[in-house]
Amino acid sequence: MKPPLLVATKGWDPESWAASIRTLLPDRTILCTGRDGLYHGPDHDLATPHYVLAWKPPQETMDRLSGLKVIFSLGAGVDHICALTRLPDVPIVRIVDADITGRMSEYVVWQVLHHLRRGPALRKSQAAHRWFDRPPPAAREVTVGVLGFGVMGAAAADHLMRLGFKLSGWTRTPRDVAGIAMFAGADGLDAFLAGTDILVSLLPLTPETRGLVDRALLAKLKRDGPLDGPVFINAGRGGTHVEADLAEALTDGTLTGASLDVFETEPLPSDSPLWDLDNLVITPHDAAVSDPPALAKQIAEQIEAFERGEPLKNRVDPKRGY
Ligand code: NDP
Ligand code: OXD
Repeated sequence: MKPPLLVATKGWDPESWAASIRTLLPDRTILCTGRDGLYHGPDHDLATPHYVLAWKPPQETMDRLSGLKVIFSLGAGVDHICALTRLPDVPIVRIVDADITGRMSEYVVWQVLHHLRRGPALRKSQAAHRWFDRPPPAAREVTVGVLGFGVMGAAAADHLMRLGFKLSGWTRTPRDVAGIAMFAGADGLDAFLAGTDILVSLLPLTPETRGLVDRALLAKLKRDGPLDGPVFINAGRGGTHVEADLAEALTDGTLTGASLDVFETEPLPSDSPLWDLDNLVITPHDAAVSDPPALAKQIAEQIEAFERGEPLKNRVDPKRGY
C-alpha cells in the first residue's frame, strides 16, 4: 500500500477533493477532515499520511500529522498555510494551472472592461431611466497597472494588451517584459502608481503586502486619465487592501470605481458598508475557483513524481510567504 494522504479543508467540502484524488490514486488510503478542517478520528490515523491537501488547515490538524512529507495547497495562494504559527518543516507546493490562470484572466478582463465602459455610471443611469450619453474611452487611452505580476498577473496582462490597453506591472524583484513598463520594489511604486488609470492587484498576502493598498497609495494613482478618476480591482487577497480606506476613497472621489473579489473577512459580513457603494462591484471570491477535477491530476502527478525521487514543482518559500 502506498503512503496515505489527508484532505484538510476548512469551509470547503473535503469529499469533492477526495473523490477526485481517489480515482487518480486508487491504491492509497485517503483520509478527510470535517468541513471544520479538524480530523475527528484517532491520533494514530494521522501518524500515517505523508501528504496533506490543505485549504485553511487548522493548526491543531497540522500538529497531529507526525509523518508529513509535503503540504499541497489547494489554491494558488498559500497565505492560509504560511500564516500558521507552527509550520512543519516540509516543502509547500501550490497550484499553478492553466485552468485557474484562465479563470483569473476572464475575471480581470471582465472587470477592466466593465470600468472602461463606465459600468457603474451606466447602472445608475439605467436605474433612473436616464439615457447615458457619454461615450467610453478606447482601451488604447487607458493604462492598466498590475500589482503583482506573477503567473496570474502576467496572463491577465497579456489578454489586456491584446485588447489594446497600455500595461505596466509591479513586482518585488526587477524584471523586463516586452511591451510592458515594469517597476519593482518600494522605490518603483510611486512612479508605477502615477501612470496607472486602472490598478489591478493580484498580489499574494504576505507580511510585506498586508495593508499595502491604503488611502495614501490610492491617492497616488493617476488623476487626469479618461475615466473621471482611477479604478481599483483586487482579486488577489483581501488583507492587501484596507477596506475602510477603500470605502472612503470610493465615496470622496479618490476612486471612480472598484471591483473586489477578496475581503478581509469572507463571506463579507452583511453589515459591511462596502455593500452599499454603487460604484463598487462585489464578487464572492470566485474569480478563479480551484476546481477539484481539473486540479487533482496535477497533485496526483506531483505525488507520484516525488515518490520516484523527482523534484517537486511550484514550491513556495515560506519565509517570503508566496
Ligand atoms: P505568483 O507567486 O506567481 O505571483 C505573485 C506576484 O506578486 C509576483 O510577481 C511577486 O513578485 C509579486 N509580489 C509578491 N510580494 C511582493 C511585494 N512585497 N512587492 C511587490 N511585488 C510582490 O502568484 P499568482 O500570480 O499565481 O497568484 C497571485 C495571488 O492570487 C495568489 O497568491 C492568491 O492570493 C490570489 N488568487 C486569488 C484567487 C481568487 O479566486 N480570487 C484565485 C487564485 C489566486 P516577484 O515576481 O518579484 O516574485
Ligand atoms: C487561491 C484562491 O488561492 O482560490 O487559489 O484564492
